[in-house]
Order: sequence, then C-alpha cells, then structure tokens
Amino acid sequence: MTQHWVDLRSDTVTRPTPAMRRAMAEAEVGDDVYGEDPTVNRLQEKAAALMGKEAALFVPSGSMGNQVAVKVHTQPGEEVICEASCHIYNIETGTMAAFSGVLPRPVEGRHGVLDPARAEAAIRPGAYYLPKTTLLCAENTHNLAGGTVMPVEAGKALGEMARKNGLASHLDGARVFNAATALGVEAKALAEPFDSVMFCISKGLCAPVGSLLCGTRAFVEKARKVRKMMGGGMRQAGILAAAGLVAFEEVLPTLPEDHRRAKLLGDHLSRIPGFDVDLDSLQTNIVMLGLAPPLDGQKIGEVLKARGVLCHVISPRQIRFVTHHDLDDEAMSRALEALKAPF
Ligand code: TLP
Repeated sequence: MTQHWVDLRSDTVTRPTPAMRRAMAEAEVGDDVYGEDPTVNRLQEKAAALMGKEAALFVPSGSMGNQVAVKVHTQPGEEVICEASCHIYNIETGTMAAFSGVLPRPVEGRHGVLDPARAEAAIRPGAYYLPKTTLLCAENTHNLAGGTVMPVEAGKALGEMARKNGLASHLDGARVFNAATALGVEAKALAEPFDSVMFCISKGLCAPVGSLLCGTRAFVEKARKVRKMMGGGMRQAGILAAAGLVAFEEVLPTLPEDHRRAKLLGDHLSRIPGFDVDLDSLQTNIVMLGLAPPLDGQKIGEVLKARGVLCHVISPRQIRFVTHHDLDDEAMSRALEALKAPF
C-alpha cells in the first residue's frame, strides 16, 4: 500500500516510526525461547508495570494473547461469558472452541459494556449435567461497539462479580491505552479488576508486531507453555520488542490527536443525509457509520477507494473508519473532501 492512500481501515495499518526502526536495528537480542532476549524481557517488565500485574508475556498477535488466556483459564467443556459482539468470540476464527474446547455464552452489553447483573444471571447453576461457567471476558475499548470505553467503576463491578462467583476474568485490552486516554486514567486502573489483560502494541501504538499478555507470575508461566503449543515461541524477538518500548514514549502521548480527528470525522459524517453516526459511541479512534437504504456499504467503499480513501466495510449497512498516527490533519482533510455526496 503506497503512501497516497488515506487509509482509515484500521489502526493496525500504522507503520513503525523512524525512531522505532532505529531501535529495532540496534536492539540487543537473544533467544527468547530460553528467556534470554534482554529487549523482550525489558518490554515484558514494562508491560507488567503499566498494567499493574506481576508479569507479562510477549505474543505475536492480539488473537494469540486472548486465546492463550482462554486456554489457561479454562478446561474443555466449560463456558465463557462474553459480550455478544466481542472480538474473542466473533473475530478470532472460533479458536476458543477449536483450541480450548469451550463454549461462548454471549450476553448483550450496552455500548459494548457488560452489565454485571446480566452477566451474573448467565452463570450456570452447579448441576452436574450443565456446562460449568469458569471465565468472564470483557473488552476495552470495544471494537464493534465503535471503540467505546468501559469506565473504571464498570470494570470494577464486573471483576468483583466474577471473583464473587469463582470465575476467572480476562480483559481484551487490545486498545486499552485508547480507553485510558479517553478517560484520563492510568491503563492499570482499567486492568486491575481482571485476572489477566492483553494489550496490543501493533495497533494505535504503531509497533509492527505484537501484543502483551499480563497477569500473575503463575498465570504467565502457564501462558508461556500454551504460547509454545500454539507455535508462538519466538527467538530473537527483541527486534520487535524494541519498537514497543519506543511506542510507549513516542506514540502513546499522541493518542488524543487520533481521538480528536475521529470526532471531526464523525461530526462531518453525521451531517450527511442517509449517514447515521452514534456520536455517544464515538469515544476514541473508531467511527462506526450506519447506512440507510438505498445506500450500500460495498458501493460506498468502492467510491471512496476511487477517491483515494480506504475504509473497512463491515456489512451493506455499516462501515468502520479508524484514525491513527499515520494520518495527519492534511490526510483527514482529504478524507472529508472524499466523503461528500454523490455516492
Ligand atoms: N482487530 C482488528 C480486526 O481483527 C478487526 C481491527 O482491525 O480492529 N481484540 C480486539 C479488540 C481487536 O480489535 C483485535 C484486532 C484483536 C483483539 C486481535 O488482534 P490481532 O489482529 O493482533 O490478532
């Protein structure tokens, strides 16, 4: 993909910054399967500290981080309560069933946030012939709900409900730093209520590859084994980890700009006839656009592409735009210009 596109498909398209590339070129490395890569070890220590957990494990992707967590927290035949449109259940190729042998128990949330009472009502009673509910998964920010944020108190209430009922809890925090930025809190305040948390360095933080799975030391030791099972044991991975260490210093402080640009885009879209943007859900860097017939997502995606703008067509009725570090105000002006009728 060449530079001239205004690529709003995802924040995953961000490229490593020049400072990241320098750090990657100069990274001190070792064999991480032996635990001997000093840069990976530094990234893991930093990640654990940022999330307020004892330890962290560098994994190649967010999906692997989530699915390793599901595997560690559950046994085959058990049930996992999750928000109905969450990533773990909907966009990870059915791995929780295929790899961990567990059943999802989807519960609808509000703006992607699970209500603790509704989630609690979905816990199975202890009859021997029922599946056993053992894990609760939450997502912050919530991707398909439009990058919505789960506030600190809502996370605490969910975590407490899980603990009270003997469930383990996991947070898919792929974009937890966007949530923390929007709320003006430290990311660890959002991670604290959950036993484990996964966050990505390869989305809005611009690193090329990787995610961190954080939890207790005992949890991370089990996760290390499961990561190896999945083929995720990497060798001189410090080259990748080095970019993550730069990301916290260089890119993390710029997330408010991504959020400001998403707001600008959302406001613009909401004024176009036939376009529906729920401005209450526009809280971070994701803009979900609803389309009224006869407007069609596929067709609009093609028109925008012809005008140099890429978006993610979710369905005939829904398009997603994601702002990120590789888009400046000039790129956003080009996007707004392209987003003018006729479609
Ligand atoms: N999300 C991607 C696509 O899969 C849709 C994107 O472009 O937003 N949790 C959440 C909340 C995510 O949004 C994603 C990726 C993941 C997990 C998985 O991360 P990766 O792609 O690294 O496996």
